Amino acid sequence: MKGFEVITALKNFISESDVIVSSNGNISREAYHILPKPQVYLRGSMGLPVSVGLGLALANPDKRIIVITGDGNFLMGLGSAITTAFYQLTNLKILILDNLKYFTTGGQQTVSSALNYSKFLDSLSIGYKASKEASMDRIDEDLSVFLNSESFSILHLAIKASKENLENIPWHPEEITEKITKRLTKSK
Ligand SMILES: Cc1ncc(C[n+]2csc(CCOP(=O)(O)OP(=O)(O)O)c2C)c(N)n1
Repeated sequence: MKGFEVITALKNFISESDVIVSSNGNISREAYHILPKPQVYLRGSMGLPVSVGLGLALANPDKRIIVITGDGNFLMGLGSAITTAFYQLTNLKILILDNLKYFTTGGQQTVSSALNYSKFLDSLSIGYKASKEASMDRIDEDLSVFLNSESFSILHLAIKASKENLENIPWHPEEITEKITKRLTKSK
């Protein structure tokens, strides 16, 4: 499956109060085009989606925070995944879309193939964790279990490297911050 298809499937499982943090590049662009707006679209700040998700989950315990991250971003901020496992926030869900590449910048290979995600995730004391290939036949069930788990959860999905022809997000980082802050304060 492509990342675009996974995010399209995810759309059916999110509610109005969920906050989605997407990693910079294609994933944020896809999240912007597919999901209700505004969400937290990282731009430029590579390696930070998990840290930003953790901060939001701590500050908004009544909201479900769903982080969608590429493998390049996830590996760049790997230490923060261990920090999230330490805190075990039940409102935090991390979805890793692994295409083995820095696809946004031309498809250079990441070092993702050197990591055995199943063993890595097993080594963390987390309520729900899984590593598998994204498949059309199973995606709804996989997302449902991952998102509805009552514990902190991480789902690693191997996806096809592919890119839709999408326009860039028209908002500057400052505008994104302003819009999401407004949304979060309004609902408090
Ligand atoms: C510190 C830093 N290095 C490099 C970049 C350039 N850059 C932007 S997106 C990206 C690739 C991100 O890869 P991944 O998270 O695997 O997502 P994909 O593009 O494959 O969807 C890179 C290298 C950046 N923005 N910041």
